[in-house]
Amino acid sequence: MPGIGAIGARCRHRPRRRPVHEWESGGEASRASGEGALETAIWSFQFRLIVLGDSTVGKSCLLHRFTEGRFPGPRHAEPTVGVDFFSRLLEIEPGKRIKLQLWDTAGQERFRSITRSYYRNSVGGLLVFDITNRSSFEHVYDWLDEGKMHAEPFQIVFILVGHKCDLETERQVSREEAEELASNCGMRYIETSAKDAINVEESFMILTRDIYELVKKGEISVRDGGKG
Ligand SMILES: Nc1nc2c(ncn2[C@@H]2O[C@H](COP(=O)(O)OP(=O)(O)OP(=O)(O)O)[C@@H](O)[C@H]2O)c(=O)[nH]1
Ligand SMILES: [Mg+2]
Repeated sequence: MPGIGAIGARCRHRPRRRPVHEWESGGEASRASGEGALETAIWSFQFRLIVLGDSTVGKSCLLHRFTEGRFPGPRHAEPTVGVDFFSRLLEIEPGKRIKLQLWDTAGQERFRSITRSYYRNSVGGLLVFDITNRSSFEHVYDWLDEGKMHAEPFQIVFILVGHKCDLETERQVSREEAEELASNCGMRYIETSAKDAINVEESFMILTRDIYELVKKGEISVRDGGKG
């Protein structure tokens, strides 16, 4: 990781549809130092994103696909213990790179006390359900409540992700009802497959661009030099 201050993203809670955010930042200007110079570094902002959802919906595979370009074989698909960390640079427009710090949380209830402590430091979240698993969709409201409660007094910008869209014949949640739920909760909706590499890049890109637009509009304020 380059020797550059990190950005933490925070959203101040306000009774309005769009959250107002407060941020720590590594500074607008790109900087390089030490080992970071090797990366000729390179990013304008650093966003912390959290990935949430029931166990087995495919959160870790989504992150492996996004950060390493591969789908882990069945032997490597182990439930996450607590929280895992990934990162990647994303170029959202020519010359504008965002460093993403990605927190992959365990969906299993027994790790909830650990995963809860990661909400407050996240500006964005991918709320993932499995389109072939109806109960994972029914738990979306619970995950949203969990996110809201533990991010207070800030808010997280969420995108709803219907995962495993390669399994169309096993679908238990229609695209229409997922879109309706997302719209009711002020989220975008996208369907992805880590297995077939469908919309994985796009899901992170859309969320990152939305957050970046909020930064540009001043709805997310940026703090300089935080370590995250
Ligand atoms: N068909 C299909 N299977 C997938 C896809 N993504 C993940 N899987 C499978 O879903 C299972 C669970 O994947 P994980 O990524 O470990 O699930 P998780 O949400 O991280 O689970 P926890 O860590 O317990 O919260 C594994 O058997 C994966 O191979 C996908 O896009 N398509
Ligand atoms: Mg996992």
